[in-house]
Amino acid sequence: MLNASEIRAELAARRKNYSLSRALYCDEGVYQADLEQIFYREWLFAVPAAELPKTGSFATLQVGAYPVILTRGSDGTIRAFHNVCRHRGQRLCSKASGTSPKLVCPYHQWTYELDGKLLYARDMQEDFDASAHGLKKVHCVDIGGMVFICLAEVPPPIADLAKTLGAYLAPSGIKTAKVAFQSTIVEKGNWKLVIENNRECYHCGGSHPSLCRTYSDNPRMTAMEGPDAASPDILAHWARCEAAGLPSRFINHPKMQWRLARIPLLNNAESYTMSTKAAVTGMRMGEMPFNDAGSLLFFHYPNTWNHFLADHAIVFRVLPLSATETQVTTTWLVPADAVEGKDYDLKTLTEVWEATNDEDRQVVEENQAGILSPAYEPGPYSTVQEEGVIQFVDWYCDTMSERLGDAPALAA
Ligand code: 3BY
Ligand code: FES
Ligand code: FE
Repeated sequence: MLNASEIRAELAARRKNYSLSRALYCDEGVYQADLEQIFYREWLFAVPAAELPKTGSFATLQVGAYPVILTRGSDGTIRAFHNVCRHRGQRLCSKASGTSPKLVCPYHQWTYELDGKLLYARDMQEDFDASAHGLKKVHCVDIGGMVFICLAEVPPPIADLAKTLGAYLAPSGIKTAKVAFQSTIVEKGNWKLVIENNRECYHCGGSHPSLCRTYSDNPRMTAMEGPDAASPDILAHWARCEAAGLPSRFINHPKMQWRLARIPLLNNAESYTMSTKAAVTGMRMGEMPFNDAGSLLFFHYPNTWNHFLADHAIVFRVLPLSATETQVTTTWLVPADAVEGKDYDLKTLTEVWEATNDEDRQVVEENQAGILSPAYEPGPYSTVQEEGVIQFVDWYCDTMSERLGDAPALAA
């Protein structure tokens, strides 16, 4: 298990444009450092607001050692709390999601309001101060229907993301959508392998027959730099979408922690379906002006990538479970008034990405299995195909090196 100075040495020794060292993908000390320096400090995508449709809706998630609960209060506000009872520390809620008018601890029934206030604690002494025992808050912000949380005491700035993502999402109907389906899978691979795999389509032709019906694996589609950054196809797509009121151009965070970009699908495909036609018929998301608007892509490190289409949206949440296990939750959103069996059927809506997720799970698990071999050594990324991966590992290594600081190693 590596200590901070050994992790710093691994980061410093890395070869630019090469995959990371075995330890950075497998070591327990690196895993703990990833949690402490990244997952406990950054804004994380938690849930789409649609997962908490009404007063009393709740959802829980686990970020490393921290159980978190999100609720929607009677004022409509979504809030996040540490999912830990202020009496003797019981995990307050063990269900993934549901509806409840109050949060009742299963141990001794201390009862909290949806806004975290302690309402009732049976047989506590006179001098007990209920107001000092409300649930501990977790920073929480709802940006256009995408709810982010941050466990840090002082979260990093989010105003720029809120402004830009808010504007890009406004016509996409995320705020007013409903959850049609959700899947949670565990991939036996380090969280960075899950993100790396998502950031390239070098593997798409070999792994994703159904996704490739509609999604182009041409790296120029999402190239952000160089003379080819925006191909004529992309420029034409942006012009058409922007004229119809859809913000579309690539926008990158200065340190590339996030990116927004609207790309066309292949041959004017409308959606990620086997037929290439919309999965939801007779209506569109929000203010989407036409079916073939392509996909608005949004990633935010360390834990989300998303596709916002004209007929539905698919949002992804990545949470590390151990050095070599990662939970991936996928949620399919459709317009709130779409009726299952009439306006869409679940198989048509979900089959392409259900297959794609399973294909990616296999890829990631085989990648982890190979990297666990002592014979593994970092290999070169393709600068043509894997620009996104290079950019992610650069972000990761820069962030970690900066945060692990340059204090001299302590004597053993
Ligand atoms: O898990 C439960 O049933 C309850 C409902 C609301 C939150 N949780 C403590
Ligand atoms: Fe929650 Fe006792 S630990 S009521
Ligand atoms: Fe893939």
